[in-house]
Amino acid sequence: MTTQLVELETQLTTLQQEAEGAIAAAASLEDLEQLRIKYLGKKGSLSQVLGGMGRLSAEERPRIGALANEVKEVVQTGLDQKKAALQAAQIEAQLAAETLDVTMPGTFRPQGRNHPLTSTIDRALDIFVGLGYTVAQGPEMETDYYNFEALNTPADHPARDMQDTFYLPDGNLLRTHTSSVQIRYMEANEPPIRVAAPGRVYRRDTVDATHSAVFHQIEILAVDEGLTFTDLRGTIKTFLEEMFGEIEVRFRPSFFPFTEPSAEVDVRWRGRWLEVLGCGMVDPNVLKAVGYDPEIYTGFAAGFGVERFAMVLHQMTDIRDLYKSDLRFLRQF
Ligand code: 2NL
Repeated sequence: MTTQLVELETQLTTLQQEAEGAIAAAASLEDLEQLRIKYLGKKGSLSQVLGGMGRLSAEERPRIGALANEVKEVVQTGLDQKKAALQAAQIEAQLAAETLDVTMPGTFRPQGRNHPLTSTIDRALDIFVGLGYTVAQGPEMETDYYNFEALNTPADHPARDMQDTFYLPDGNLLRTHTSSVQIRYMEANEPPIRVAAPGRVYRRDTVDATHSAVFHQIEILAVDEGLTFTDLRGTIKTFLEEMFGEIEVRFRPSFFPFTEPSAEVDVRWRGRWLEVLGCGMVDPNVLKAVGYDPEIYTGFAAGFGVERFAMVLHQMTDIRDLYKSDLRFLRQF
């Protein structure tokens, strides 16, 4: 046995021991890759040791070759095992870092709800939609024409006094009812029509427990061939019974410039007659104003204040409570 052979054997054994130690100490996949290059790479330690094989005899060479393969295999297996261990540890660490504590208390968000005016509007519109009505909206600032003229209320009409409102410098005004929405709807659509118009309206009014200069209204309008006061009465009765439950309803003669005949409607509520809405058969002049032929079509209409309905339904005593946004009040509904 030559010294050359012994030397190479020692080198290979040392290489293996050193590599095993380094692999065991490797802390990351990057470290491990560096070790692979260092020991098994093209210019790595193993290649260098094998470079010395040229000086061996033909009988010695296979011995070193076999040993070198063994060393290579041991180091490669060591690298593979360590790689798998490091990868597993990395996943473990990631899982631990990303753990969700489902028992942690959440952020408290108070449950909101609709304002009683909104829920009253929603309830009323649901009923009319159920009766085949379409909901329509329009501008709060109106021209004199859409708010008054088209509704058979010319400038010198005494009914204007009851519907005094806020005027803008250009002659426009804040609408006193949502009838203006229905005029616009009729201009844009041909009969038969069924329309419900909810919205904010304005009046020159002294504010007290039952009056507000800004309030909400819902109006309904039906125009068709052959509609009569009976259709109006049935529609109103159905609506009020859905709103209040089984209830006594009373129609009294009244006057509106845009309906003829006109009526005011009361319900018997907790032993008293309460006025809840106004209605009537659409005045032929209103039909003419939107280009409908009153010889062919008739119509009925009704209007009511949302605040009044909400106050009756929830036994409220002061309309101003509806505008204060005081949660101690609003939470009750
Ligand atoms: C009330 C009750 C009412 C109408 C509104 C109306 C609308 C058109 C044509 C005819 Cl487009 N009428 N709306 C009818 C009767 C009563 O409201 O107390 N108003 C002051």
